[in-house]
Amino acid sequence: MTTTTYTVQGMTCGHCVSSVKEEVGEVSGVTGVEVDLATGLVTVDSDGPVDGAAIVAAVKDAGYEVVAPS
Ligand SMILES: [Cu+2]
Repeated sequence: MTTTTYTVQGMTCGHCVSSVKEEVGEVSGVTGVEVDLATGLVTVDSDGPVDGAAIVAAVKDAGYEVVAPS
């Protein structure tokens, strides 16, 4: 399993967290998504390497911005 973390800007409540989880969870290969609202840290679990651009696009679809892929 691979774990990747991203810092996302603009999430302010539980609804934002749900939106990000839903969109990112639909990216191919992703098996789990955890979001820490306080820090904006999004942790993505996957079966193998995941296309970072797809994660960024998914976050954007949810209405937020990845500020620091890490
Ligand atoms: Cu919100």
